[in-house]
Amino acid sequence: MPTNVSVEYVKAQQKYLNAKTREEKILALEEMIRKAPSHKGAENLRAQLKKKLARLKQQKKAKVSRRSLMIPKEGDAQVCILGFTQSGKSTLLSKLTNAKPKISDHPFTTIKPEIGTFDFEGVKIQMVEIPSNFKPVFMSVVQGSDGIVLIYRSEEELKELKNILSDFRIKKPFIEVKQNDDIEKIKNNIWNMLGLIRVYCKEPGKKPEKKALVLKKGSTVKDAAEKVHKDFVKYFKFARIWGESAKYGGQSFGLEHKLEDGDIIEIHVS
Ligand SMILES: Nc1nc2c(ncn2[C@@H]2O[C@H](COP(=O)(O)OP(=O)(O)O)[C@@H](O)[C@H]2O)c(=O)[nH]1
Ligand SMILES: [Mg+2]
Repeated sequence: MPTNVSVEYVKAQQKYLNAKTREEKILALEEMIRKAPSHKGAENLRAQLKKKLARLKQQKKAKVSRRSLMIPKEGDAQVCILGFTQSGKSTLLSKLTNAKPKISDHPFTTIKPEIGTFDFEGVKIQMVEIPSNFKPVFMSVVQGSDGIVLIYRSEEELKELKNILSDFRIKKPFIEVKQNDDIEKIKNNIWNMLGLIRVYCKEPGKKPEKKALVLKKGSTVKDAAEKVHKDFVKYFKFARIWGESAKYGGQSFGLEHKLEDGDIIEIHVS
C-alpha cells in the first residue's frame, strides 16, 4: 500500500472497514477510488480497488433476482421513498400520509418498509419508505412500484442514489426532493410523475362520482368502460363527455375516443 495517500482516502478506507452491509462497502469503495492518488505509482492500488468493487456489485446483482418482497398495492399507485439514513424519509412519509413511522436521530431506525397512503383529488396513492440499508429484498419493492421519490441532502447523495438505482437496474420514473420542500408541491410532482389521468363516472341525471377512475395517460373510452364493468364494452352505445377532451359539455363519442385528465364520462348501453 503506498504511503502517500490523502487524508480523504484514509477516511474513505475507514468507512469501508467499518461498513456492515455490502451496499455500504460499495459506497465506501467508490469513494476510495475517487480519492485514490492518480499518479502511476498507485496504478496497482486503483486496479485492486476496482476489482473489489466489481466483485461486490456482481454479488449484489446476483442477489436481486433470488429474493423479493411484495408489498400489496393499496390504492391507485405505489410510490417508494428512497434516501440515505437520516435524510428525512420517515419525516416525509408522516407529512405526506396517515403513517406514523418512528422518526429518530439514530441512523438506520427504519428496518422494514413503512407504509402510508394519501388522497390526491380522489386518487389514493400508497407511499412506502425503503430502509436505507438498500437490501435487495427491499429494492425489489422499488422494482415493483410505480415511481420513486429520491430524498437527498447533497448533490453527492443524489448521485449515489441514482447509482444505486442503476446497480439494481431499476428504470422507474422518479422525482427529486430535498428536506423541507413544500408538501403540496411534492404531492403534485408525485401525481405528475405517475403519468396517470383521473376520469369521473356519472349516471344520467346524476352528479359525477367523487372517487376517480385512474387510468394511464392515453387511455380511451373503452379502457374506462372495461374498468367499470366488462359488459359496458359489450353493450356500449355511446359515451357523453364533459371536460378537456370534449368540444362542448356532453358531446358524444365512441369507444376509441382518447380521454384527458379530469374528464367526466357517462356511458350509455343498449
Ligand atoms: N431540519 C430538518 N430536520 C429534519 C427534516 N427531516 C428530518 N429531519 C430530522 O432528521 C432526523 C432523521 O429523520 P428521519 O425522518 O427519521 O430520517 P430517515 O432516517 O431518513 O427516516 C430526525 O432527527 C429528524 O427530526 C427536515 O426537513 N428538516
Ligand atoms: Mg426512517
